[in-house]
Order: sequence, then C-alpha cells, then structure tokens
Amino acid sequence: MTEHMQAELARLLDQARLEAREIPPLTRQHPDLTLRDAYAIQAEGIRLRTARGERVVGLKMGLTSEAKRRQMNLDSPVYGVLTDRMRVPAHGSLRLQGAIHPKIEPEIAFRTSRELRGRITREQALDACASVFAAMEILDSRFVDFKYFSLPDVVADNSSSSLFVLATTERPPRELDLPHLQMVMEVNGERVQAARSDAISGDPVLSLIQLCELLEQHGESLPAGSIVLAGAATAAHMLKPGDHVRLTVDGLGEVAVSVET
Ligand code: OOG
Ligand code: MG
Repeated sequence: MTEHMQAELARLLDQARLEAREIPPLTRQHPDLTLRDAYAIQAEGIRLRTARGERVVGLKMGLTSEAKRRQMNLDSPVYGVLTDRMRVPAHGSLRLQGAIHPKIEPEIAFRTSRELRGRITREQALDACASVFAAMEILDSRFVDFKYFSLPDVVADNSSSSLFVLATTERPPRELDLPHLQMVMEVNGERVQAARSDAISGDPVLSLIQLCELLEQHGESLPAGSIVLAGAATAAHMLKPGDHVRLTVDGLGEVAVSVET
C-alpha cells in the first residue's frame, strides 16, 4: 500500500473518531492491508493528534490475555499509543458523548524510568520500571458494531484505545508478586469481571517485554517515562450512562471512574 493511501486511511479513522461515527473495517475495501501498513496508519493517526496539541505519554498492549483474544476472535498481541488527552483522572468521570460503543477493562500499568529497546530479560524490564499501578482502559472501536475481522483493522484503529485511568497508588514492581494479584472489577457495586493477573501474558511484565520486541520490529524503542498498559486480564464490559466502575487489585488498591448520565 502506498504512503498516500496509508495517510488517507489514517484521516478516515481520525474523522470517524472525532465525529463518533462508525465506518466499515478497512480490510473490506483493502483486503491486502498488511500489519506493517496498519502500524503506519496508526502512527499517522497519532501524528494528526499530536499536530493538534496532544502529547504521547505511553503505549498499550492489547490481546495479551486468552479472554480478550477469545472475545475479539484474534490471536496475537498488538500495541497502540496513549496520549495525555486520553487520561481520565483517578476517580474522575467521563462522558459518553463522543464515544461510539465504549467498553471498559481491568489492567495493570507500568511507568518506566529508562529507555527500553529490543529483546530484554524480565530483570531488565523490572529494573526499568519505576512503578506499577492498577488501571482500566476504556476501549472504543471506530468499526461498525465493534467488529473487525483482522489484526490490521484493529491496529490501524490504534488498537481500539479511547481513554485510560491509573490508580493514585503506585508501587515499585519488585514489592509485588506481579503474576499473582487478584483483580476484581465491579460495576454499580456488582462484580462483573475477575481474574488473576497472570491472565495477562502469564505475567504482566511479559507484556512489557513483548511490547519492546514489537516496537523493535518497527524500528522503535520504549522511551523513559512511558506509561504502559499491559493488556486486560478479562473480557471487556460495555459501559452505559451513570455506571460507576471500580477495579481492586491486591497490593495496588483501587481505581474507579464514573460515567456521566
Ligand atoms: C483490541 C484491544 C485489546 C486489551 O487490553 O486486550 C486490548 C480490542 O479489544 O478491540 O486493549
Ligand atoms: Mg486494553
């Protein structure tokens, strides 16, 4: 696919997002769209956003758990980019105006304190992480009915990222048994999803390691000071106006968001 076509598809997705309008999956019109094209479209979409004043603050991994891969019927991890404008304050609220079909999911997040590049060990990953947090991601897909049939579609759409929220508690990652944290997500006081953190790549740190490998394939590294969402531990839950969502993670406290009515 030409760079010109990649830029055109990035603009199409960007407009759909800004207008909260669904579009058909890109592969419908472009069945030969490759994963490489898709990451180029994603990068161009982020360039459009930074040109309007947004600042990149980190990355998200997606499809790192079996539950998510089953929910979306796709089989390998992907990444997306997080900007400052996507961050909702802890215990803050969000509006569904401007969203198409938002869902929320329980995650673990890291903040790095040094640059990471290429193949790294678990120890190197932990050395480079200043903090770990409980987090939630709010997804939204620009595709009709939140359905797409291929990895290139979801990657081009910034891996369905919309908003994220980090807990106010942060802990040094070595103080926790990271693969064995119980995570419980409640909506309006009712438990809707629960899993142990090893549902995320077998160990959330492995998501970070995998992210560095994926970035390397695109000639990129993970900058110091990045926020990294390790991927959801469970399937995502559809949001509706007035919902109050709370995630509790062993050793990491809780984080909540409310949806305005
Ligand atoms: C793709 C993004 C998946 C996760 O945490 O697994 C994701 C999607 O579900 O549309 O963010
Ligand atoms: Mg996610």
